Amino acid sequence: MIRQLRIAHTSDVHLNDESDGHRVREAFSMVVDTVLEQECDLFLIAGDLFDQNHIKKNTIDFVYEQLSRVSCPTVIIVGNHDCWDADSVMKRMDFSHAGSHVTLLDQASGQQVAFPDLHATVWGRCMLDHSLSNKPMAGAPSRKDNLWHIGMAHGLYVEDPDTARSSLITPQEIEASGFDYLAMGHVHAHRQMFHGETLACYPGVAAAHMGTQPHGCMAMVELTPGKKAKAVCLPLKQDPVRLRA
Ligand SMILES: [Mn+2]
Repeated sequence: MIRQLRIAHTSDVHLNDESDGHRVREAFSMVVDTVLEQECDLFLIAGDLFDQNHIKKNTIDFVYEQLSRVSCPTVIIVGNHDCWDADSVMKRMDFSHAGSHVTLLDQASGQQVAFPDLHATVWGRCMLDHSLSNKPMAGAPSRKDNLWHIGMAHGLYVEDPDTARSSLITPQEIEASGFDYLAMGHVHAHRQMFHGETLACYPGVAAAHMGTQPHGCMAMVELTPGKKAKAVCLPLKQDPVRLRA
């Protein structure tokens, strides 16, 4: 019997060293607060955690500090802003500073990690470059045993697979994956779509000023045996006292 899972999903945090950096940090710390408050089983960060690859050490240390507050398995993929190129910030990172619960999926051809306690597997590809030839869903594996089958992909969802844009994710690929849940990143607004048995979702962005909604938000996902996956857009309430600090 597969157990129930509560998943926290964020993407496109865009941590940076710029003048709005403190607002973005505040937003990410609220995401982490929510992971703890909601007692999530799994935390997924679906690309563009960083706004660019030239990131200062104190921002990197901030990420270690925040992720060290989390105890559940945490899985990260890179996005186009923090992609796996020669200058990649992610290549310079060592997430063991945050704890052994953090996994960066750093294989260009895709990597699937099993979490036996969660009855789950999580798969994702590491983006080398954001190009027409980059296919975030290429090589997605089929379900393994009787485990929750979860995917992560950073790219642009389009109905038409012939669209000339980089890093496409198509309805056909989503349906063929058979994932119970596909955690997407790239688009800065919350959006959900079902294709076949798969719920795919953009969580929306944590920092309100980077998105299109009045609040920053994230996705909270429930996987329940025998039911379709369910995700909600969870607004992150800005605390005015903390924001002034
Ligand atoms: Mn992106």
